[in-house]
Amino acid sequence: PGDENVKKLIAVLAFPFATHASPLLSLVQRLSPAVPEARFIFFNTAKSNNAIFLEDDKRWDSIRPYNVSDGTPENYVSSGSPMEPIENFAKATPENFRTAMETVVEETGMGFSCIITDAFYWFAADMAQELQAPWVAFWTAGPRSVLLHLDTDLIRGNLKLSSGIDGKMLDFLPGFSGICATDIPPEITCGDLNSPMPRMLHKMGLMLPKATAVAINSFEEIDTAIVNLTNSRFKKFLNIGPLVLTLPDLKISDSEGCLQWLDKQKQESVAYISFGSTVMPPPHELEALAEALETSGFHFIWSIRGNPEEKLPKGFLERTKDKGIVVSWAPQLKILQHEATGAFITHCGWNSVLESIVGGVPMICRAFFGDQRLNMRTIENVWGVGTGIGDGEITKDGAMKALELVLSSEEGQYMRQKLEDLRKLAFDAVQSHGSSTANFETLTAVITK
Ligand code: U2F
Repeated sequence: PGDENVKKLIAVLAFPFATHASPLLSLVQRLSPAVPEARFIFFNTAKSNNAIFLEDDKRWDSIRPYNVSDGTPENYVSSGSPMEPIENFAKATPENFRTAMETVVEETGMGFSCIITDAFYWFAADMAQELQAPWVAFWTAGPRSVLLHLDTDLIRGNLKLSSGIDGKMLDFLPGFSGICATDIPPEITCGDLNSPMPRMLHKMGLMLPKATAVAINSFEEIDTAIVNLTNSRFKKFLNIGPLVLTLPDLKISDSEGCLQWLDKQKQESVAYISFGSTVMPPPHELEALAEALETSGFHFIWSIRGNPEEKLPKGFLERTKDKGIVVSWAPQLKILQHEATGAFITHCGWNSVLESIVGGVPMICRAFFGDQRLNMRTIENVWGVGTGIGDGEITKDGAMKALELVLSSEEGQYMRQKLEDLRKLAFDAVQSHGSSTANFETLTAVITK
C-alpha cells in the first residue's frame, strides 16, 4: 500500500543463516495479500536481505527489507570457523532487533501490531507482551525436531549425560521409540547451554509455548502422531506447508541448462547431489563420491559451491562430461520435479527433504549437523523413502551401494511408491479443503486481529 493507506505495521524478524530467511519471506509474501492494509518490515542482516530480496520483484511492495547489525565486532579478524558469524550474530540479539524496531516506530509514528519471527527468537515472547501484540513463531525445520527442543531438560535428565549418550535410546519419550540419542540435534543432548546457539535453542524450547501461534513449513499428514503430540504443547500449531507448493512460480535461473540436459535423460536415471547452503563435505568424502559416480556410471547433476576443479578429483570433470554436469547453484526444486531425476544425495536439510517429497525422489542421506540426522532417521525408518550412506560418512563402496539400491533395485521402486503416497498428502494439504489451507486461514486471522 502507499504510505497513507498503511494502517498496520507488522515486524518480521529473520534468522540470517542457512535456509531460514527465505522460507520466512515466502510465508510473509503469502500473508501480505491477505492483509492489504499492513506493511511488513523484514528485519534481517544486510547480507541476507540482499540475497533474498530480488531486485526486479515489485510484486510485494508491502514488504520492506530493513537491515539490522550482524554483530561483527570492530576490527574483527575471522578465524574461518563457519560458526563464528552465527555466534557473533546471536550475541548481538535481541538488541540489534530492538534498536531497529525502535527506529522504525520513531520514523513512522506507528507501533507494531504483530511480530512474526524465526522460531529461534525466544525473546519475542517478551517483546510481544510489551507491545500487547500477537507473536507468531515460524519453525523452518520439521515437526520432530521442534517437539524435541521443547523437552531438552527432560531429555538431558533422562539420558544421564555424565556417562555419555552412545547407545542410549529415546524410548522414554512418546513418539521417539527406536530413535537413538545420537540421532537428535546435538544442541539438545550435549550443547553447552552457556554458548550462543545451544542457549538460544534451549530458551526457545521454554518460550515457544507462549507464542500465539507456531507456524511450520510442513503438513499435518506427514507425521500425524508427532503433530498430535506437538498440538498439545502449543496454543496453536499451524502446519501451513509445503510453502513451495503455495507460491506463484518464481523465476528460477538455470543458466547452466540443467533442465534441458535432464530432458535428454532416461526416466528416474539421474542422481542429483546437493548438501544445501552451508555444508561442505570434507575432501575425502567428495573424492569418494566422485569415484563412486565415475565407477558406477550413473548420470548425475552435482551442485557444489566454490570452484569444482579445486573441490573434485583431478580430471573428474573432463572424464565425466558425458555423464553429468557440475554447477555452483542448481534449480533444485525443478530438478527434483523432473521425471529423469531418480535419486537425491542430500544432507537432509528440511527444505531439501520437503522438496524431495514433493518431487517424489528417494533420498540417499549423508547428515551433518542440527536436525539433519533426525531427518535422516525419519526418512529411512519412519517413511521408508531413502537410505543412509555407508556408516554415516561417504565412502566409495557405500555410495555405489546406495546408488544401486535407489536407482536400480526393486527397493528403490518400493521407496518411490511410498513417496507417491506422501507426495499426494502434501499436494492434498494445500488444496482448498486441505489442512495446510485451513491452518493458513487461522494464521491470517491471528495476524489481522
Ligand atoms: C539449514 O539447511 P540448508 O540451508 O543447508 O538446507 P535446506 O534446508 O535443504 O535448504 C536448501 C535450499 O537451497 C536450495 C534448495 C533448498 O530450498 O532447493 N538449493 C538450490 O535451490 N540450489 C542448490 O544448488 C542448492 C540448494 C540447516 F542446515 C538444516 O539442518 C535445516 O533443516 C534447514 C531448515 O531450518 O536449514
